[in-house]
Amino acid sequence: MKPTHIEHIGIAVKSLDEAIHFYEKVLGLECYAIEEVKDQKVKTAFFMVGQTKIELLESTDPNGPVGKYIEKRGEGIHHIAFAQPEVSKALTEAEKNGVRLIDQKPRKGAEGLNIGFLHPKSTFGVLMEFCGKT
Ligand code: CMX
Repeated sequence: MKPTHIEHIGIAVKSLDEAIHFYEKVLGLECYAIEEVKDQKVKTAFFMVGQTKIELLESTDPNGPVGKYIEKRGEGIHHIAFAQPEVSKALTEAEKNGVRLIDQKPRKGAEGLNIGFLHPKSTFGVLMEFCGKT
């Protein structure tokens, strides 16, 4: 199954407010949504750039995935999300190709989308997400 486009790029930041200021004032983008995803222990802010979104991620818990990431690696690109027509099928196919999955089945992420992560140890060091409406 082939991704249709890059749905979003996730960027880990220490302060959502400071980062939003940068994206709005320096890049001239508009933050169109702020949402807490409790399950992922993050607060997110979204910007649209063409067909792709920038998702800023501020941790709400030092032991959450983004809290641990910032502690270990500092701020920066945290993950790349590929839009998939069917997230569940895309995860199954990746696993059949020998990829280690973080999520065996899709779960609900920001904007009500289905999401599923692939482990960075089997994707050349990049945390990858499949993401879509179905
Ligand atoms: N990108 C690349 N590598 C990463 C990474 C990332 N974002 N996060 C962790 N790693 C690397 C670590 O550096 C480590 O490598 P080394 O062993 O070489 O040091 C390895 O992966 C394991 O990391 P870890 O710190 O031992 O394990 P964690 O407990 O931090 O788990 C991961 C890492 C990826 C499994 C976990 O963060 C996860 O399940 N992520 C998926 C969920 C998520 O990231 N949610 C936040 C975003 C939610 C949203 O977009 O809504």
